[in-house]
Amino acid sequence: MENYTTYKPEWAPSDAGKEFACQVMSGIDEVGHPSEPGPARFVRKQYTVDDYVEGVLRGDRMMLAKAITLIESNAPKHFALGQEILQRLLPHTGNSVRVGITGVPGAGKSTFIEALGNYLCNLGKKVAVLAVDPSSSVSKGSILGDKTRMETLSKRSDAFIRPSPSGGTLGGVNRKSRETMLLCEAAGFDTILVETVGVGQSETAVRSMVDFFLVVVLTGAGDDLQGIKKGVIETADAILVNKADGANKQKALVTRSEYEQVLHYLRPVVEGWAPKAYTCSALNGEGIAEIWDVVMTFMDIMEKRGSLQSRRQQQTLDWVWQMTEEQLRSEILNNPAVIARTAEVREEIVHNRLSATQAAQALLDTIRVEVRKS
Ligand SMILES: Nc1nc2c(ncn2[C@@H]2O[C@H](COP(=O)(O)OP(=O)(O)OP(=O)(O)O)[C@@H](O)[C@H]2O)c(=O)[nH]1
Ligand SMILES: [Mg+2]
Repeated sequence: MENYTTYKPEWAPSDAGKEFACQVMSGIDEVGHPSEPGPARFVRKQYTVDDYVEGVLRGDRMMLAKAITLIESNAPKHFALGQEILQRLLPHTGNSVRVGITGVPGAGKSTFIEALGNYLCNLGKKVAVLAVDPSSSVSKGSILGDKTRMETLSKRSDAFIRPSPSGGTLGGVNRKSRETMLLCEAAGFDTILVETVGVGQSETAVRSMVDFFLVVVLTGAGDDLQGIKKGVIETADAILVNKADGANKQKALVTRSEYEQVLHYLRPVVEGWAPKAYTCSALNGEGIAEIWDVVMTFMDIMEKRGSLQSRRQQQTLDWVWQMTEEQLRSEILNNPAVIARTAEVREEIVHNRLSATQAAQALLDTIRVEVRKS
């Protein structure tokens, strides 16, 4: 068959034989647009905002993925379109349980998410798994790893796995993940699991976008709490000692009580909820149902107290403020007049001609003039 012959791409080594793995199969014929003369080329369907909104609302995974791609794009045109779609979908968001999962690399977060995700799908839930990992584009790329580690979950029609958006600042990744979460909710996913590695600042970002924050740890906590910052433990709604299986089970129980001790002395983040430590084996599934019961109990309490709504609203308001601050800061720092004045002020400081307070005042005067101009 003519169509199925292969050709060797230009970049293949010249001595590569027929068996070279990167031979490219000739694809379908290119389709030219009938109204446009000239060489034939592919015609890509242009979707309207309505197409996206309706697609997402019907739970069409392809349209959901496309909408997320727009949200993740840094191109101004896509950005505007993504925001318009998001705005239309906002009334359909919020109907999910949002759980953040953090822990040191190798703690078993992805394995746990796969086990929990499968458990929830079996209960008839629709599960979306997202990742916040601003370092993934430079480091080992946990994206690929997660796709293979969550192999059974990724094949299910009631689960949706979206690796972390590649590249960008934490602020950018943060925005993309929050908005992706909202799109998934609009598409009918009732459980959102957000994985993030428990080093750096991404766990703080995840903490502020979820209802329940779960910290996955390993046995043998010892004194140093395995490099997990104390601050992370303080914001946990539960601690889960993973890999409580085989010879490790006994040790896991000891670790659990060590964490219970630590938690006992911490002031609870959420009123009416005392975080506790649990054990599980993501590998054999023990303790998975129990930890989900804990999440459900938490959600019940929050809803009964009316604090779920208010907490989510506060999270959104904090987020709005944070984005505004970041933008403002960047606009100020990039303003040519401010840059010039900063250089002058630096000179004055170096020669002890201005006090720090006067220098700050001088910069503020320039900033105020610039703000009035804009
Ligand atoms: N014995 C045992 N091994 C486990 C368990 N959970 C995970 N593992 C193993 O621990 C290793 C790391 O698991 P992952 O799920 O990839 O860990 P992670 O926290 O997602 O790691 P990063 O994404 O790299 O931060 C894998 O080899 C898993 O098979 C468990 O419950 N028991
Ligand atoms: Mg992982």
